[in-house]
Amino acid sequence: MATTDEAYAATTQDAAADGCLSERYRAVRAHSLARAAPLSPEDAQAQSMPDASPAKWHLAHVTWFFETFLLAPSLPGYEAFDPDFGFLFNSYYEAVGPRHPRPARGLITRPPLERVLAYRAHVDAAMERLLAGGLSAESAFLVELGLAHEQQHQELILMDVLHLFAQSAIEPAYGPGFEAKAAGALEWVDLDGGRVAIGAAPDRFSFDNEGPRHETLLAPYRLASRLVTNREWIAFIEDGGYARAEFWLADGWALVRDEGWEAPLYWQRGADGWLAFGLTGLQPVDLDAPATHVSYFEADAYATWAGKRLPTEAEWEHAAASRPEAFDQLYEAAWQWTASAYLRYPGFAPAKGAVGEYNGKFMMGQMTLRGGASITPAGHSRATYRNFFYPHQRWMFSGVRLAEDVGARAQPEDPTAAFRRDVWQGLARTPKSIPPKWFYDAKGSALFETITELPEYYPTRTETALLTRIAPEIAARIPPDAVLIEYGSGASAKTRLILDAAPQLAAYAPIDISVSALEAAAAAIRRDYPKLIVEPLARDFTVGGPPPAVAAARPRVGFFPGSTIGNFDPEEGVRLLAEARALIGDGGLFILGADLVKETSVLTAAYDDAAGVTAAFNKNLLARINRDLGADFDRDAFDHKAVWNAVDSRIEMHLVSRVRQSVHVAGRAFEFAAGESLHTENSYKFTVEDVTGMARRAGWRLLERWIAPPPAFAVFLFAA
Ligand code: SAH
Ligand code: AVI
Repeated sequence: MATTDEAYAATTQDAAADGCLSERYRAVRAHSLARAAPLSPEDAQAQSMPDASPAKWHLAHVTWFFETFLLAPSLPGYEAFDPDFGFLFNSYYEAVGPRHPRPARGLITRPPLERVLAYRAHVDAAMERLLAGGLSAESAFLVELGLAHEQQHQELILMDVLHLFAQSAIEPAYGPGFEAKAAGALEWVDLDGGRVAIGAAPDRFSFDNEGPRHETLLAPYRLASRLVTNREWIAFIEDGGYARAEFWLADGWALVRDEGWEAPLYWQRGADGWLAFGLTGLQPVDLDAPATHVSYFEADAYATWAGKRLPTEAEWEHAAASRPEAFDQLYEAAWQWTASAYLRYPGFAPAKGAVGEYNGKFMMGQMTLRGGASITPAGHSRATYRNFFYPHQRWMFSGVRLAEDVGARAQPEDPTAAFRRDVWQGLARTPKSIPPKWFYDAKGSALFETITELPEYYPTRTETALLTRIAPEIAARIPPDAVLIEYGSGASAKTRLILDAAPQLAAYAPIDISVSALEAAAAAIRRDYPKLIVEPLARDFTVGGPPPAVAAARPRVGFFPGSTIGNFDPEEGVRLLAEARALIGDGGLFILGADLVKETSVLTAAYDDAAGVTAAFNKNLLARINRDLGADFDRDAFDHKAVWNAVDSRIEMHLVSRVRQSVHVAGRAFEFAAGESLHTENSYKFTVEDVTGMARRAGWRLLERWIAPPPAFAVFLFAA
């Protein structure tokens, strides 16, 4: 608040205006008991670490606050419930007197929980009397402060219980209702910045640390519309996020090594991926939920890894106050670390009296978090609210919203930079791997076309025969004036089967990462289908992007043949299908070709042909890295290997180093042991149920499916 007096006046007005301070008092007090209700007296007694307190202590301390700051000074004739409680339940108020040491709060076995509850009832009865009489402005402010204080402890009760339960081998669950929900797609919200005002104005209750309101200068910036998800956090982990010093602040790196951090607090590796301990017990990590329980150091390292940064608290507040509708998860998911140290605002004055110790004396060495969390009581936080923790702490519900400078991302990422990043990251991790999308330079695309003609490579031949047979059935479903949007169109050969059967198609938008293949195919289609509007999109379809311009106001049909879906992990595949679902929109159709599981010998031959074309295709990746990134791979020092991985139902392609060697890529050296493999591609082989299950998860409904005779291959038609 700007001045304490102004805030007192404003508070009385609020209370008078809504006339329900005593009702709110009752509601807030009852909510603390509701949060403690699932706990046994033993749960409420234990203290799992010095930073955490027993639930019993929280229930008593918030009560002591009302007794000490309101009842003792302002309710005539008030009798303290128990003279020892001042010592036991004072938290940190030096002006009030000495107190029981914080790390030993779990040893306060007397009074028992029962007596703490009686203490609450005693204080509540006295507070009713105080609230019934006319309150001075100062007392009204202190009631507001006491309620806001109690809400902070309601959040602490759950943080501390979670930490306590996480120590137990039997993984007790507190209960449901506090899970952070997933948000929509990530968008970057542009803010102009300039001279902006931040901080709480004195016209309503706020903590003293939120004011005074003052001006500050912001350069133009962007803020993410949602928080970093667990899925994204796993990508950071898998890229060696916790093992690579280059992302970390020095103090953070020291801590990662000392403490052996490999993931957020409460995460553990399970047989099928990451598990996280939460208020509902040990659960598989919800990939689309926000990542939580990360320290400032982890938040900062993640941002560095992602090529972004954390927002300052002024950036966060200005965005939340001026554009609240543009953001998800501002207050109800996780507290968001900012890059700002928790310091006094210019002109800051602590509240008068002992409560002046509330916030001000902690303004050193901590970082500010903004927003609110899934366990924050509703209505407690606001745009000006400043939460604060030490940079190493992570038992609170803390997450990450990224920011970036305007100008940093004016263009989509330059393909060479993306290639370099993927190759560097891929060679730095164990086992080494590079995404297969980088196969497709001009030479790679041409080699793929040669593969499609090999006697061993059955998928193209089989799918083409099937499509030839069923194209009329598919075409019958395609509405007039529709646009065909193809994913990974390559030479656009199969496209012709659809175009020939469905002359009502008005436009064709092929999407491919291979510029040479795309341009040649688009030119050939334009030549052979002169009435068709052709809009090629040279981009990585995993990165998303706006719909093709020709798709505006046209019915949309997606086409994803070749079993290219099999070059992605099932999770990535679902994500891709979900993004396609969003792009195709309601009422659209999707044609998907997928290769089916079959005899191993057929599969391995298809990926290790006698003529060695697939080996050349695989090794061409090394030639491309040498050319585009200035590397020194010796192609003859690697062997092509194709193996069937039955557990994951996929053909894997590898390049296996024949010898121990060092390779240099764009100025960085990477070591290969003799026999060490670089994993270059997965080609998943599916059952019909695999594919329909993935599509269903992505929001598609099966209309029809067709299966070619062995070597089996399936084509699916889905509706949005
Ligand atoms: N659809 C054709 C080509 C399949 S080859 C067929 O069925 O025969 C796979 C194609 O997908 C290649 O042209 C490749 O360049 C493209 N591709 C692979 N990954 C891609 C990505 N992430 N974004 C865009 N195109 C991609
Ligand atoms: C494009 N994709 C579906 C092919 C496949 O079968 O996985 C790429 C390929 N890799 C080796 N041969 C063909």
